[in-house]
Amino acid sequence: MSTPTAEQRVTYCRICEPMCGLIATVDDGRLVSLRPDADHPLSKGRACPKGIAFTEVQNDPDRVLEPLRRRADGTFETVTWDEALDDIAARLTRILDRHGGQSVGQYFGNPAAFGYASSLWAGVFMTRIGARHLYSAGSQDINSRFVASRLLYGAASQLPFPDLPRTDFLLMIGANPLVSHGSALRAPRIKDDLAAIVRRGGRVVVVDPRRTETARDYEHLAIRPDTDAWLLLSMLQVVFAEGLADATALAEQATGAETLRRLCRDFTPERTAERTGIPGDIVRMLARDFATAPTATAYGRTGACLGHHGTLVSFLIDALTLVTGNLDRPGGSLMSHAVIPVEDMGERLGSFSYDKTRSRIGNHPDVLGTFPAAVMADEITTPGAGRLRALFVVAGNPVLSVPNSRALESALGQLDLFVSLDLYVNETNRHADYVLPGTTMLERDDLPIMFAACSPTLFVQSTEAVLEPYGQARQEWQVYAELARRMGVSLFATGPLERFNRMLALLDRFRLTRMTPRRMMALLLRFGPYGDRFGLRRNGLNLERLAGRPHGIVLSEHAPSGILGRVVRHRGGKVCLDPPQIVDDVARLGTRHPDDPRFPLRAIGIREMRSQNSWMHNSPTLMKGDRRHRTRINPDDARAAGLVDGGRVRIVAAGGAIESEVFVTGEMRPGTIAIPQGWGHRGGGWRLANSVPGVNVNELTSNRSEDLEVLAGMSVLNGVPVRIEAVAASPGS
Ligand SMILES: Nc1nc2c(c(=O)[nH]1)N[C@H]1C(S)=C(S)[C@@H](COP(=O)(O)OP(=O)(O)OC[C@H]3O[C@@H](n4cnc5c(=O)[nH]c(N)nc54)[C@H](O)[C@@H]3O)O[C@H]1N2
Ligand SMILES: Nc1nc2c(c(=O)[nH]1)N[C@H]1C(S)=C(S)[C@@H](COP(=O)(O)OP(=O)(O)OC[C@H]3O[C@@H](n4cnc5c(=O)[nH]c(N)nc54)[C@H](O)[C@@H]3O)O[C@H]1N2
Ligand code: SF4
Ligand SMILES: [Mo]
Repeated sequence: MSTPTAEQRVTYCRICEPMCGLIATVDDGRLVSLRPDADHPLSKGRACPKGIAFTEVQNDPDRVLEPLRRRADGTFETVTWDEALDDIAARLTRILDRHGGQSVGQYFGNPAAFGYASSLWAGVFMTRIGARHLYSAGSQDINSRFVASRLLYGAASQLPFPDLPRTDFLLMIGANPLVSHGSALRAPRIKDDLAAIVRRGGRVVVVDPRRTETARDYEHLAIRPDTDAWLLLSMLQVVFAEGLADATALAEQATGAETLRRLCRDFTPERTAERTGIPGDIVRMLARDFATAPTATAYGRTGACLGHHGTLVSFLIDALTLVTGNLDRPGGSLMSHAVIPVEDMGERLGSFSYDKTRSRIGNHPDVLGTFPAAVMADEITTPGAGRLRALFVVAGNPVLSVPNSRALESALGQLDLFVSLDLYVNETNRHADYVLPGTTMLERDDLPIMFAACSPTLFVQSTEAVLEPYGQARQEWQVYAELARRMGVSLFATGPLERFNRMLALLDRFRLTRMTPRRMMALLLRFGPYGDRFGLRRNGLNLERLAGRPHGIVLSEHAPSGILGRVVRHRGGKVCLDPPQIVDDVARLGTRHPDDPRFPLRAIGIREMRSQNSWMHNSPTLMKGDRRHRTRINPDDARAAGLVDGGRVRIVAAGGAIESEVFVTGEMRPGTIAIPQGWGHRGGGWRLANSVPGVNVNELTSNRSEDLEVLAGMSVLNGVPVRIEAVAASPGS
């Protein structure tokens, strides 16, 4: 209950990508509650249950609020920051002296992407010490999309997104935004946006093996998992063969169209029907309707990214949009456009690289300087030069989130140094030497980066910290700055960022300057496309102006179109439709799907409204109502296996087996089962999460190099070959 002393503070949520506006009620330095911000121009008084329940994360008695050091018996003791940082710095220095940067690494979890400061400083620190083992949640999420963009546009950070408010036809492949709230797409009221498309006479077609919450409300094509490449090639085949391609768009925007036409020539809808499970005439009609709609846009997310051909599928989604004349056009797909040009800086500095180096294990190309997290386990256990010996995990829980998590969990014990920055002792960092308490989103200032550039309405908002850090929690960037200082490493003395530092000093001659993440962002904002250019542009943006408009500023109702020539980094500013990597991957189609009669079904993932990957299962509100881990199975498949609703099923894959509760539902396409990810808790800290029954789906998935998607090294987490067996009820139960 709020008291007369309570204050209302405007902020925004950073649990997932819509970044909905929130109002925090704060009393005496403690968070009392969170509610939706009615004055937020985009979310307009809407927030989801997770955003509201974040109060319980913020105030969670199980949160880590002091640095923890693991004792020999595996339990933790609290230590001071100085003790922790001195010891970590000394041990890291020794490892660097003896084995070099090639033995040091970092895993960057999903929440780390929601905070400019930690990602910038952790990245700079790792670069300065020459750390080679960089991993992230991206290889389980979106790296295939980045690689597709790199091949198409020469810019991995360029993620075209659907112009929801103006489109006549949205083709959605492997996304469930009514639950996920949209990804690589910022649309806090996406439910309204989709409804509006149909209301104004347009169409929304959802391609998904499951009749999802989104599919239920719109047109649904129940595709076989991991076959989207065939579907898209067929759509393109029809478009080319029936003369529906936009010749002007192809001439003005692209190179390589002839090769693409040749590539899809043999993939007629009739020939791919068996593979995809979608009849040829339906695909033919879909292709025609998409190509002849006044405007149309194809969009895909994790369901498109996490199969054997995730890069190819992402590539074909944009190719279809371009070939039909819908790329970079109102109502089609818009090119991402940042207000604070962090990605642009990354592209210029070369940090959005692809295939610049290769992983020691598996010879996988780097994506944005990172390697597939799937190989982490083998990188730790395989002797030789370049062995991974010191690992930092920031805001991540790879023991639940990366494939073959058992292998990773047992490998962690072989590290010489393992440091985690987190809010909890989770399944991963219970094995760490140190767990350092990070700040929550409410305990730090922020400016939206990364996916904020994928917003149909051009919008910017900044927030101050609404709370002082609880306990001893510290901002991650300060931890890296402190380690650097102790190790005598200068973060900005040399290298490309030195230029920034010099510029800062120049602009701020009268004060002794120290580069901080905030100052760097302030600079980028001011020099960015909407910045004040230090007074040269009247009404331009700077941090003070943003602070004066706490609910955010709509810069333009619609994101720009017609900018392709400026954002494509290939020579001539044209999109490349025939990269050799894609030609090769089309040739590989079919060879990576050995139909193994022992594993006749396909497992896919499922996201739930009241979960956020693995880390919100300790909130009593979100866990209300007997929530538990269940596997969705079609009635025919259940009957064939002798399974009943509420019974137990054993799911067997080539690399492992798990047991789960059966949920029989006609929403599953026959032959496909859906298993939620992020369960199976046995962390050191979160007591409620540990108490709920559940299993870790990543005990079924493979981390073998030969099983990863080829072009981006993506984990294959959808379309996993499995079989299901009834588990006999134990006597007496
Ligand atoms: N089989 C299968 N596996 C999957 C997926 C799938 O669909 N199927 N999905 C994948 C996807 S899309 C993703 S993004 C990954 C996620 O993979 P990860 O990022 O490895 O895991 P999370 O569950 O998001 O865990 C995030 C951790 O960050 C901590 N945390 C939260 N906020 C903060 C903060 O502000 N600061 C700090 N320091 N820590 C914080 C949480 O306590 C938690 O421990 O999982 C992937 N794994
Ligand atoms: N409530 C909630 N929201 C979240 C998260 C969460 O855990 N909970 N996680 C956040 C994160 S980290 C991310 S990355 C985003 C993801 O955002 P989305 O990608 O929109 O999330 P999903 O619900 O996993 O949607 C993927 C869909 O792809 C389908 N699918 C699976 N395999 C295939 C296939 O082979 N082909 C096709 N066409 N479809 C397939 C699945 O059935 C599923 O409906 O969501 C974010 N939002
Ligand atoms: S959808 Fe929910 S969790 Fe995501 S930003 Fe909005 S309130 Fe936060
Ligand atoms: Mo994700």
